[in-house]
Amino acid sequence: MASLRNSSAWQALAAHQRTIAGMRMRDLFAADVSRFDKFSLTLDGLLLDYSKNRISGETMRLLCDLARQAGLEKWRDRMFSGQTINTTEGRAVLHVALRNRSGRAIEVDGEDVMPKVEAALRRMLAFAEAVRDGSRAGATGKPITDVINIGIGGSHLGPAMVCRALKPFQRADLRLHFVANVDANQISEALNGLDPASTLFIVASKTFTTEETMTNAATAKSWLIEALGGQAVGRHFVALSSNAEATAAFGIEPANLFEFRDWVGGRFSLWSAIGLAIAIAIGAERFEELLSGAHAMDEHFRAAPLAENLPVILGLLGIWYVNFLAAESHAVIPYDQRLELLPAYLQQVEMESNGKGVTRDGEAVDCATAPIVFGEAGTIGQHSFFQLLHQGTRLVPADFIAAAESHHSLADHHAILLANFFAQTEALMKGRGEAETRAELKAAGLTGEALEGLLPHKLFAGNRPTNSILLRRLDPRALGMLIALYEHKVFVQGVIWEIDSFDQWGVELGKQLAKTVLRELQDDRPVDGHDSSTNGLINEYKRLQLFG
Ligand code: G6Q
Repeated sequence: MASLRNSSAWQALAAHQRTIAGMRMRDLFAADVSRFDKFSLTLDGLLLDYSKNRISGETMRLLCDLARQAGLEKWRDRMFSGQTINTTEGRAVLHVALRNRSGRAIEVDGEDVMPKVEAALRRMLAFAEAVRDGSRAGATGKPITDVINIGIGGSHLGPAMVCRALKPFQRADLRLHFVANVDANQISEALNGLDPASTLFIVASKTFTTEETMTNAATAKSWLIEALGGQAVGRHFVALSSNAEATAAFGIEPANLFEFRDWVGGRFSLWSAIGLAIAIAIGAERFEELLSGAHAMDEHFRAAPLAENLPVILGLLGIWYVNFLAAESHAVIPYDQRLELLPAYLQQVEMESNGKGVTRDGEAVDCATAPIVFGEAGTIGQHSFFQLLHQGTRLVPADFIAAAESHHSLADHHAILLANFFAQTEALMKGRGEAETRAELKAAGLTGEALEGLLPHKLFAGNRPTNSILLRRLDPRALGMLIALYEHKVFVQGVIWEIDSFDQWGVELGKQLAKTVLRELQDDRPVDGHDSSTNGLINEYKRLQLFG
């Protein structure tokens, strides 16, 4: 592979960065009243305002050149046409097929996958509706009132985030719970107070071998059998998996298995059978709206010119900061409590996809890749880490996300919430200079040494970049668009960094590591086969277990 850093597009961007390094966003806004119009786009009620970035028209032109030189359009077409772009696992990447409403065929190895995708969706939605209307009741005939999704990583974060986000579309008499951690506190708390006769367990695991999920599923099964007997398992357990053999061994009947193909990656799987918890929570019609929203973003991503393409723009801006302005992190701040799990969800999508150090060809990448993604719902984050965003020494680009309409009638709350969003992005961009700060301190009655001493602490450099994403309303369709926007953003960046965004060998490592140590923890003898720190920790744990 030719070095990305030596490409002409990269070199041009590096040179351009040096010429605009001294530019300040507040001056760019002052010099061009149409900056918002130039650097914002809308798609079906979703507005992306990227004008508060350290960019000019030339920056965006050069970034698009980089995307073209990296073959973005070619890779995008390869993904949508079912080619094997996840090369280290030898798989196609087709979460887009799961929400393909276009009627177009999508072929993998010469087979159109759409008829099976459609049939699996219909079956899953029919099951969800039957749970919702009570016709798919528990073993004693009681309707299901509580659904526990047992799964981790991609088999947890998507459904949990979407169910939280779409709470207003759910019924009070059908509650969703999520258990991911092998820490028994989580499943104990989830089971506490539930009636086994009206509880349905969804065991969500693509491989059906993940230790946390299998351990939690076994605990749930014992809990159920103790109350209702072994014959009740068939009415209270369903599995979402690609491993039919393992689900059968667990005792799941074929009728209770909802399968999906290996070309659905875990962190992109909420659109597949892994979305069953979502479908039960919001119903078939709303689930289809979620798919339609994602599909609308897919169609936009496939067809829109790079310079007007929302995921391309978000991806390129990320490249600009990581690779040309040395940003190491990226904040996601939803001004919506119902999107409180979005930062955790995007942590996985971005960091698991692009947290890689070798190219598709197995060579070391010669530039930084995925940033550290973190975030918190606004306004809560304002009272903690925003200090660093405003006055810290690091550059932290941030995405601010909100919906214009709220689902509640407390309009004054929503206005305060959104006022904070808009004011924060403005303050981060503008900062507060010396003259302004001096005047403010004087107005507060400070003079002389007291004023001079406080002045440097009250200055805000500004020039801190943000993207603003404004939805009309947080409904299933808008959420589908938002999630697909980020999925494709990550794709764009992976193409430019020339990495396989769809494998996760670092996560797979974690699935093996604990096994040896677990065996050692299960007997009383002290260990000496590790480094002294690990030996020390294991032996101290054993001592505390024995004498604690
Ligand atoms: C996601 C990852 C990972 C995976 C979990 C659970 O892209 O592959 O987060 O989803 O490790 O795996 P199973 O679904 O196989 O239990």
